[in-house]
Amino acid sequence: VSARPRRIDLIGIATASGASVRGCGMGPESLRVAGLVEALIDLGHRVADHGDLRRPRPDVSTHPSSGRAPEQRKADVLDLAARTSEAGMTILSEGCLPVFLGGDHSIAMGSVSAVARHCGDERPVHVMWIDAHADYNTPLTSPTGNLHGMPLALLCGEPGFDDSFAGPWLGRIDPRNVTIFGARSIDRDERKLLQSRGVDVVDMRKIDQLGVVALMQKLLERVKTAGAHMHVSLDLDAMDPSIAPGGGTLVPGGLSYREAHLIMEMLHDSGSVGSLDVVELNPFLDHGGQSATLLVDLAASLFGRSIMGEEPGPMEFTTEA
Ligand code: Z70
Ligand code: MN
Ligand code: MN
Ligand code: MN
Repeated sequence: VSARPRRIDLIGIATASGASVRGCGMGPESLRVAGLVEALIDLGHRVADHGDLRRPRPDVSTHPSSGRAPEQRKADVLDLAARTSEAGMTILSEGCLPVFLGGDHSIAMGSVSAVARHCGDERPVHVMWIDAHADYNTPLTSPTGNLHGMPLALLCGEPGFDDSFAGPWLGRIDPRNVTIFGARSIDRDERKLLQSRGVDVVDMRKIDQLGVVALMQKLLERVKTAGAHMHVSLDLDAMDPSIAPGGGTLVPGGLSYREAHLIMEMLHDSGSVGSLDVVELNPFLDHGGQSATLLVDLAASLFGRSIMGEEPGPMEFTTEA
C-alpha cells in the first residue's frame, strides 16, 4: 500500500488548442467545482492548487466549433507544453506529486516531459495511457491534424515531427515503456507504428477477455520490478460514454464504472504512481457535472479512497504553493 498522506500539487492547463472541439479548456475549473481539492483533503493529503496555465491569446473561431487557425493552435500547444513542463519539474523537484488538469490531451507533452526530465537516468518512467485512443499519430499519419492525437508519438520520438516541434518532449520516452489501456479507436497507420515499436496496447477486447485484474497485475508487477515512476494519463473518453458523456470524441464500448474504479484502486495499492493527468473533460458537453464528478471520484480512488477504508488523518489546506 502506497505511502499516505502525500503532498499533491494541482496545476490546470486551460486549453483546447490540441482538440477539434472546443470546451475542454474549461476542464480544470469544472474538476474543482466537482470537489477535487476537497476529495483529496478528505483522504488526508496536503493539497496545493497552482491555478491554471492559459493561452496568451484568445482561441478565436469563425464558427463555434471550427475555423481556428491551425498554426495558432499549434503555437499555443507548444507554448503551454513548455510552461507545463517547467511547472511540473518544479513540483517534482520539491518532492510533491503533480496532478495536471486538462485541457486536451496535448498537455501531456508538457506533463510527461516534466516527469522524464525529473527522473533523468536515475529512474525509468512508465507511462500508462488510459484512453479510447492511442494518441500515437504523427503529422504524416494523422487523419485530422489535431495535436491531441499525437502526444505519445512525439514523446516516443517518432519521425515526422519537423524542427518546429522541438522541445524537451521529443523522444523522451521509450515506446516499450508505454501501456495504452482501454483503446478501441486507432487509425490505420497509427496502428502500424504502435506494432512496429512494441507499444503495449491493452485494448477493450483484451479487457473483455482477460479482465482488469489480471491485466493490471501484469502491468504493475512489471513496473515494480523495473522500479519505475508510473505516470498515469487519464483521458475521460476511456470510460464508456454512458457514464462519461462530457467529451468531444466519444467512442462506444468503454470502461465501466466498476472497471475504472478497480484500475484506480489497484494503481493506488501499487504505490508506483508518481504523477497524473486528467484530460479531455469538456464541461460544455457534460451532463450536469456527471463526467467531472466521475473523474473526481476516480482520482479519489487513485489517491486512496476505498469502500472499507480507514478514516482520514489530520487535514491541511494550502491555496498557494
Ligand atoms: C484521432 C486523431 C483523439 C483524443 C481524439 C483521434 C485522437 N486518432 N485523441 N481524442 N483524446 O485525430 O488522431
Ligand atoms: Mn487522449
Ligand atoms: Mn481519447
Ligand atoms: Mn510548489
